[in-house]
Amino acid sequence: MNTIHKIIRTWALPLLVVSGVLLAGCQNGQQIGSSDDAASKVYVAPGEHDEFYGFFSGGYNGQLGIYGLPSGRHLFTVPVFSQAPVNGYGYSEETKAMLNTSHGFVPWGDAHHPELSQTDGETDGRWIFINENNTPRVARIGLDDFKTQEIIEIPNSAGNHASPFVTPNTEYISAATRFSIPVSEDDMQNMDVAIDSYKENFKGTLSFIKVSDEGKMNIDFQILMPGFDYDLSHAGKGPSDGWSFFTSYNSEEANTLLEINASKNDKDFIAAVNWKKAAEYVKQGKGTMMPGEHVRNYIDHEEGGIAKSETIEEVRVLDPRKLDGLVYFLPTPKSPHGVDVDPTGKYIVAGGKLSTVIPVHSFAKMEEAIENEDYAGEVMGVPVLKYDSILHGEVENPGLGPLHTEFDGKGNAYTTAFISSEVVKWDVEKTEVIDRINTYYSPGHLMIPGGDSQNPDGKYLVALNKITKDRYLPTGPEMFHSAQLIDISGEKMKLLLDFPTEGEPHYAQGIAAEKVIKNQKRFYKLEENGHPDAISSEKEARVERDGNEVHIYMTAIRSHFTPDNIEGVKVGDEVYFHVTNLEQDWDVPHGFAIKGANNAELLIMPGETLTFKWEPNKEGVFPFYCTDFCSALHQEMQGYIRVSPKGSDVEIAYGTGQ
Ligand SMILES: [Cu+2]
Repeated sequence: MNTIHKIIRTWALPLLVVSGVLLAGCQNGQQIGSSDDAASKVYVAPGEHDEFYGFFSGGYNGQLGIYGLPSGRHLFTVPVFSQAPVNGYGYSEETKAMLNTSHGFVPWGDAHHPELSQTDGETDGRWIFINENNTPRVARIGLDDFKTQEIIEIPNSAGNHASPFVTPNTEYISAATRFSIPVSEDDMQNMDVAIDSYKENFKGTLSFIKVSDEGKMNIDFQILMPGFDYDLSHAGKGPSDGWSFFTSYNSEEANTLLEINASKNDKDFIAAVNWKKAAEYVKQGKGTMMPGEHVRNYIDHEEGGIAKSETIEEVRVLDPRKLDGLVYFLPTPKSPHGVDVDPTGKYIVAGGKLSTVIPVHSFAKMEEAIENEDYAGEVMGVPVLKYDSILHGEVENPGLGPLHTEFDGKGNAYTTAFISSEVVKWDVEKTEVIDRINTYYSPGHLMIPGGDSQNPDGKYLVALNKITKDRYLPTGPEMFHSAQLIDISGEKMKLLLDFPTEGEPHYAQGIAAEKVIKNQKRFYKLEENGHPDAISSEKEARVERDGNEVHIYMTAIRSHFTPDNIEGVKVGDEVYFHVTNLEQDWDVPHGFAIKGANNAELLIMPGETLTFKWEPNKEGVFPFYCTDFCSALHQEMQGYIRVSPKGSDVEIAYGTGQ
């Protein structure tokens, strides 16, 4: 390639993006989002690495997308709540159990909010958590091997949306029900009742998941709440450490046509939960153990890498009518969506979808009002504070449909406005708008690396836009969502880059790459492989029949399987291929696929063992092969398995190279 071509390839694309921005960016006579040096700011040269990891929820694909920032490069997708044929997650015998729930095997999930673990209020690069909205669950993903290590189900919940936001030392993760459900107050049993008995029978729950030093999750307690919709949450920090805040809408307790019936009240509530007090109550044995069947699935590579499931039958429920000082309601206009605590921990910001201002509550004023019992009333044992007593200020003219706020650590807040398609920058102390920038189009969440921690990295902001329309080459009716990278290092925001994202990213998290790189696992050590069906050399490769089960202990190494010729399998057998990848080097996976199998491939990492279950339903000779182009002789990495009719007398026989 000549130099001119190289220059064009290197620069033309980003420049086109930027000139597109210049053309599109002149609405209302306002020059927005243009920056002459945008291309150089997002350009990461071949062989260079991005400065930040970006973790984007996959939304309705149920996965977690990993992107490099500022380049917007899509680096990886971690399968979490949905089966992934790409590597066999949720298909292989080892990983199937990760998708077990109290409803049985659930192969799909709706992932909304990734949240990095924190130590001392800062992201620490150990784990990332993500919630599942539809069948309420929370997952933990290790940032050493980028695999889902644990998934816990949330009982007495429906629409696990306000989740999984961590406390400053990852003591707890929040999980609140978006849809209130009919539960009996006496025993939390789901009730078969008329839907229009909502006001009488439906309740909400706020759950707190305790996280151990090793990351293991268990539900420590649930708080029984009025039958509102609990939407989002964030934990306090600094002076407000020990508290978590949950937005609610539908304080009208409507059960039909919510767009009208849940939009009547001028103010709904933020629920402020004193989780330290709740934890004390739990220690004292307060609250009631109630039925709350839920499943916890976990996988540990050091313990063989086979997912295990356990069912937990009960959960501790705390009732604010019986336990003082647990929860307070902060009146907040109007149908609030996001709730965000600024890095100082002094201010609580709500995004009221239907509000004309952004209300900013003062934690100090809240504490004072509680101290003085300055209440306007109570709902189901929860004292309601007075709006004027707790208000720090209202941000005027914040754009239409304010949803979510993040912070840059320099005293500024950034709020997305969904309807007017913009990000608005404002001063937290003065509650005054400083700057605004259009986004394309209709941003939901936004993300600043560390922007919901005590120590944001206020260099870039990513707007996660819900509508893509004309931003990219059309791909029919369905398009990937569009993220936009905005430079927030100066006083004025500057649009740098558009990049497409898989699924429907709701929230995202960002972290300096060096915090994650240092813990990276490059392969699994063979000598530490604790899988009961692992073999450590080709000599151990074998085929064993046990009734109608056939177990094939197989190895894969560049560029052959052992054994690669197998006979003696019969129609009606259950065949288990236990494939160990003998490689001990970075980035040498082997794949395994067999003709006609009705699950997916396996993608086996170096040093790992995975199991493929196959039930041949017709006789013949079936080829299998490695799916991952692993060497120059990858195409030779193949084999045959012979399937004979039921009752045939073909004996088990196998080998490689005979
Ligand atoms: Cu291979």
